[in-house]
Order: sequence, then structure tokens, then C-alpha cells
Amino acid sequence: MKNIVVLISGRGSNMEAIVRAQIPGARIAAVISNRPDAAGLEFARSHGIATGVLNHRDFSDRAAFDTRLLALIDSHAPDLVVLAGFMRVLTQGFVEHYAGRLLNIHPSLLPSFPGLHTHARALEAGVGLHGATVHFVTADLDCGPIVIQAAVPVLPHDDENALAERVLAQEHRIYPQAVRWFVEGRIRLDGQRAVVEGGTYMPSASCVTPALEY
Ligand code: NHR
Ligand code: GAR
Repeated sequence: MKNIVVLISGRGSNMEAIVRAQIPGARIAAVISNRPDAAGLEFARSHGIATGVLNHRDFSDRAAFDTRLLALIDSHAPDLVVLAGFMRVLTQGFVEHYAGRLLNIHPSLLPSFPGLHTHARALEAGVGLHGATVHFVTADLDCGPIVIQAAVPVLPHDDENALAERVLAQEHRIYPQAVRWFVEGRIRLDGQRAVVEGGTYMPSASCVTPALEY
């Protein structure tokens, strides 16, 4: 069994998608939030998953918060740590401790739109395609090796919420997929790139086509 620790800050729908996927060989060891009121904690509790809260506001600086967060995570002996809507930038020391076993899902087609408010920025830029990216986390914010992406069209009357909802549906598909590949030992880091071994999966065909049904 591979132990997985999931970090959230809010709703936790990506965490929920990973739990519901019931990935063979994976055990969700804990769900940890930096916000005590994160809705996702309730889902985790109701599914018998250990939860933890570490409020970043109780710490004077990022390094102190990250030191305690690392200790809490490691008490669950993780093979993989998954950021699922986790909203705190992590220090270099934290990221290096989990090198090669820390994943994030970011709501844009990286390297476009790193950082926050991605859907509003995509609409503002007038792009025709938007989406989501699962990547390994490195110290360089939203710049780590890409594991999988999903694209969706931007439609004429989209607002931020409509676009976010279309992207989120794809997040719920690709994040469990990436975690499954990791647990199967099929993701290899080749320098700055992540390579999926023996992949029969065709990103362009199966990511874009379902979205065109909207
Ligand atoms: N940490 C490192 N070192 N590298 C990455 O690639 C990271 C990371 C921490 C989080 C997720 C990321 C995203 O997918 C992520 C990737 C939060 C912020 C942010 O600015 C930016 C990117 C991401 C997550 N957070 C503010 C901060 O001061 C707080 C915002 C808030 O609380 O609402 O940390 O987008
Ligand atoms: C998701 O869209 C995720 O990609 C994004 O926040 C949402 C969290 O939803 N992440 C970020 O913006 C990270 N900065 P969830 O809590 O329901 O999974």
C-alpha cells in the first residue's frame, strides 16, 4: 500500500475525486488543511480518514509553518503528498524534502497563467483553450514537471464561474489518473520532465473531445 497525504484549503472536491476513485494500492492516510473551516475536512471525517488542521495564521513566518506541516505530514509516513486546492506557497526546504513525491493540480494550461485567478486571466487574455495541469511541485511556483493536462474550450458567453466549472470537471478526471500512475510506479522524472511509462493514454484525443460536448 502507498500512503497518500492530501493537503487542502477549502472545498476539497479534488480530494473527494481521489478518494472516490478507490485507486488500487493507494491508502488515503490523512487529509490536512491550513484552514480550520475547510469544507473538505467534513467529507474526510465522514469517510473515516484521519484529518489534521494547521492554521498558518498561528505562525509568524512561512518557514515555521512549513516545519510543523512537514512533521505532521511525515507522522503519516507518506509515499505521496498531493496538493488539492492548497493555497499556501511552500518554502524551498519543504519542497525539496518531498522531491519527486509532491503533486499539485493547477487550474490552467501551464506554463500559461501560473499563480492565482487563472480563469479571470484566461478570459481577459481571450484564449480559446483553457484547462488544468497536474505537475510535480518544485520551488519555482507552478513550474514543476508536467504529468498530465486537460483542455477545455472557452465559450462565447463564459464568465469566470462557468469556465471554472468546466475546468473543474476535467480536474476531477485527471488528478485521480495522475495519482493512479504514481501508485503504479509509472511516472519517471527525466531531468526537468515527467515521463509516463507505457502510456496508452492519448491526452489530446481524450481530453479535448469530451469537453467539446458542451
Ligand atoms: N509551493 C511551491 N514552492 N511550488 C509550487 O509550485 C506550489 C507551491 C504551493 C502551492 C499551488 C499553486 C496553484 O496551483 C502551489 C504550488 C497558492 C498561491 C498563492 O499565491 C500560488 C500558487 C498556488 C497556491 N498563495 C498565497 C500565499 O501567500 C495565499 C493565497 C490565499 O490564501 O488565498 O501563499 O495555483
Ligand atoms: C481547483 O480548481 C484547483 O485547481 C484550484 O483551486 C480549486 C480547488 O478546488 N487550485 C488553486 O487555485 C491552487 N492555487 P477543490 O478544493 O474543490 O479541490
